[in-house]
Amino acid sequence: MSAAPPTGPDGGPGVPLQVRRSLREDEDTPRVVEAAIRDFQQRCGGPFTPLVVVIAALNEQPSLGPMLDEVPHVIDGLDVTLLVIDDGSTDATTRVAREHGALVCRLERNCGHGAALRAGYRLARENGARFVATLDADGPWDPADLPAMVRLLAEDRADFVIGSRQLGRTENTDALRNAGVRFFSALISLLTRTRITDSSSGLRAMRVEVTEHVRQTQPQYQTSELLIGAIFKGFRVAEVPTVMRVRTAGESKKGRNVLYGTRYATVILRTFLREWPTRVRARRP
Ligand SMILES: Nc1nc2c(ncn2[C@@H]2O[C@H](COP(=O)(O)OP(=O)(O)OP(=O)(O)O)[C@@H](O)[C@H]2O)c(=O)[nH]1
Ligand SMILES: [Mg+2]
Repeated sequence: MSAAPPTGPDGGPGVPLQVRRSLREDEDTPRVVEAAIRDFQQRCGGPFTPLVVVIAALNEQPSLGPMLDEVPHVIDGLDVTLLVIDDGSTDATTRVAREHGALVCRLERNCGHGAALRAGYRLARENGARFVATLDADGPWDPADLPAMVRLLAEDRADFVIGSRQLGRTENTDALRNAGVRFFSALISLLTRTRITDSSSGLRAMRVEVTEHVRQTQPQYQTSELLIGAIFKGFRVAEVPTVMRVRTAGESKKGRNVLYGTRYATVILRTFLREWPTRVRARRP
């Protein structure tokens, strides 16, 4: 199936996208992020609700609207702020996000999934949120799972909660991808001595402090860096079952499985080597 041609912010012709898949942030990224954050704070700054759902989106015009519509306005008694970080999209992602009730912080060019999420975490902290949840913009994660996850945080039974397709199920039939999910989760479990079944899930809910205390540098393959760092900083990690759906529109940005896997493994090992010497031994109370 050939990819649909890109469309611009107003639905007209757009420019083809160059997705950054490097393991190192571009020199220019901090400037792009600062400019976007400044612009956002001038336009929309002010206290957020206690729970912010952060969604990094890169050319997700077809899937983003339906996905945003699925997120409840109130989760476990907490009002929800929807915050989309448009990661330099060349289509109408920003317009669609606003039309579906989200606040939008727009990076002027693609900086990577990790960099975009970090901009969202920072805005959540600076605007007083208590909890941050993440979802992917192409709609694989069911927001109906968020209440159970947020409840674990609100009842102080966990600091970081992952929606696990391994405890639930996945509709993805790519055997290599599914084996990778199991393999990397087992590797992280071994390295951190903490049982993890889904290290690459994009469905997460956490205390905002987790995003502040865990060192994060990865522009793209960010899930394992945040997870390993959170465990070694003593945050309590929990998992709940979820059903992962497959992308039904738009294009995958992650690259082929083998390349993806190699880079993902590199991030796990580098993060482990960096964080292990500074690990705290006791879990937070
Ligand atoms: N890969 C990638 N995703 C980004 C980037 N910026 C934002 N995103 C969003 O991050 C999410 C994950 O990217 P996907 O391309 O869906 O990756 P994936 O889920 O592993 O692959 P699929 O099987 O195609 O769903 C999507 O919602 C993207 O829109 C980026 O620079 N690269
Ligand atoms: Mg996806």
